[in-house]
Amino acid sequence: RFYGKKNVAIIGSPFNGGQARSGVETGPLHVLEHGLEKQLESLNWNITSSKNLIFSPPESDPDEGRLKRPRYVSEATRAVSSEVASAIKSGSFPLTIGGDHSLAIGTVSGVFSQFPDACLIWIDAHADINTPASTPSGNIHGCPVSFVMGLADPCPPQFEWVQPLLKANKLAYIGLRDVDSGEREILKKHNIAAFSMHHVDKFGIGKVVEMALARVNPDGKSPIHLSLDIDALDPEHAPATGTPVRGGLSLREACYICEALAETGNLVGMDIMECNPVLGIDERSVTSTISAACSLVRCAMGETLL
Ligand code: 4U7
Ligand code: MN
Ligand code: MN
Ligand code: MN
Repeated sequence: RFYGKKNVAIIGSPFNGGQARSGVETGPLHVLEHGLEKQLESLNWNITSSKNLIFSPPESDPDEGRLKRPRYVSEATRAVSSEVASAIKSGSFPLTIGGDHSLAIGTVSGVFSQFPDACLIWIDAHADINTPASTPSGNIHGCPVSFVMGLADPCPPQFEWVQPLLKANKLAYIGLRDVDSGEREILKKHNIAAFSMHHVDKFGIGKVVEMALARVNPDGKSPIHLSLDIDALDPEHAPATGTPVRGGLSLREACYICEALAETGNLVGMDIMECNPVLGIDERSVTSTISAACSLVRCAMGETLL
């Protein structure tokens, strides 16, 4: 339709129900106000749609076991899943801007419904693979990966719509440094490719990305979805987030990951999650967080240094 241009659907998802701190729902607006749309247009993207979804909590939403706000999270992520799937069906790259990381239940479900052989690269300080049984907090933003893998057993009734589309050999993590003991067991049991900050220090980011891709995409043919939690970055570069953990990726290391994934030519979707401008201690810390998020999106979507 637009010769030479690539299509992107921006799915603003101002959702905070997967965790307890308010403010993360203002992330999408801040990212857009930073000028992301213009930046993508100058990278030759055609913005086919730019929505800001509206979520409203149900009147009553009692805990399901340990899980907090299960109905709210289920409804929101179901809506996101259908937005992501229709973006792909109409030929657009779904870029989902959160919002908390429970939203990835929706983005991963939507992408994998259209690309069943896709792989998932998860950039985060946390593994977000707690099950309803293992979650220490009950916050569903710490659980999305277990839901899309079907590890929640039994599946909470609110999430029965979620298909177990992600296989363990199609998932790789980079940036981990705060993994709960139950999560460690799951990672080991399923032999999931998990590269922590220790591996980044030991091998360097270039080698780590190469090893991650070799594990999940050995023939180089799989479509790739990138789910990026801004707390993967060291809090020095992205302080305004709900669960910061020191000792993280430098801005360049995170940009490198995004550039390398863009270079594969196989990226089919991206999430940028967990920016919480309300938690910035001053204007500068908010701006650095939001501008880092925009940089990472641009790098994944084709910006190069030379
Ligand atoms: B995020 C945690 F216990 N693992 O489950 C949990 F440490 O999306 C944190 O990566 C989860 O920010 C962090 O609550 C979720 C906790
Ligand atoms: Mn995290
Ligand atoms: Mn996360
Ligand atoms: Mn977080």
